[in-house]
Amino acid sequence: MEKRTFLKTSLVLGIAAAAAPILKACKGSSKNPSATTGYPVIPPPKMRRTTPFELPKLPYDVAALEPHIDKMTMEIHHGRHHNAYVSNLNEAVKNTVYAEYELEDIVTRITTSDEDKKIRNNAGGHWNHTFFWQIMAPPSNGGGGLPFGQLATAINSQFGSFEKFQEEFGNAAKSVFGSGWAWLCVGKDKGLFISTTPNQDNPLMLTIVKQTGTPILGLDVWEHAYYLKYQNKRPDYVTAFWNLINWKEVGLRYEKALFG
Ligand code: MN3
Repeated sequence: MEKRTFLKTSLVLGIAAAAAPILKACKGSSKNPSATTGYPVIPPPKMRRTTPFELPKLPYDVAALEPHIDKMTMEIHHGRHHNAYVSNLNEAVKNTVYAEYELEDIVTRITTSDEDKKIRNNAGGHWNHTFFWQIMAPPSNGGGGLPFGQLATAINSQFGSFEKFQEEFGNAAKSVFGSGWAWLCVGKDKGLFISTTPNQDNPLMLTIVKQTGTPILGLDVWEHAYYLKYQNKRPDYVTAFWNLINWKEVGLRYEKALFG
């Protein structure tokens, strides 16, 4: 094992070990609603946030995903849509229990209640888009091609082949009615699964989605993500996405999820 991988693995295992007693304590608590609903037990948030949420910079130039995703779509998608989720989220969490939560702590704990709705939509929007920018890369700088390493082995053994995985993921993305996302996730059994969520929900939302897991790949199929270039031809956008996937990043997220 490389030194870096070893350190990363040790760190992740260390965090898991530290969280174990908290999880155990929650399981025994009759006050925890999860004990009766069958939903996963959620440990208390550990992180406290002191600064407002901010729009992250794109990890590449706004035109770098051309011709698959055009510059204007990226400008509007990142600079206006994502930015709106961030500012709406900052507004929505004020004077709520989520006010000092880190983003992932909000996303995992958010509920289906009416009071949580604005936070659910905007925290989901902020998390999903931050993730989406990272799992893509310009074709000239690592985007596209094939998965490699442990992830490639897992995809082949679980879906039969990379082509079969592409077909299944593509069908999921095309099947989303209206706005939503398609995901490739690592489940509790450490196996891979493909799922979809409506609106800005995601597989981390423990009390909202049926099949929870750690997303390692995701595709935004809201019309704002593709309409300027592809109009109603969502399947063409889904096909173009394969030229942009940052398999190095997806593979790292896979390995982290395996050991987490
Ligand atoms: Mn979007």
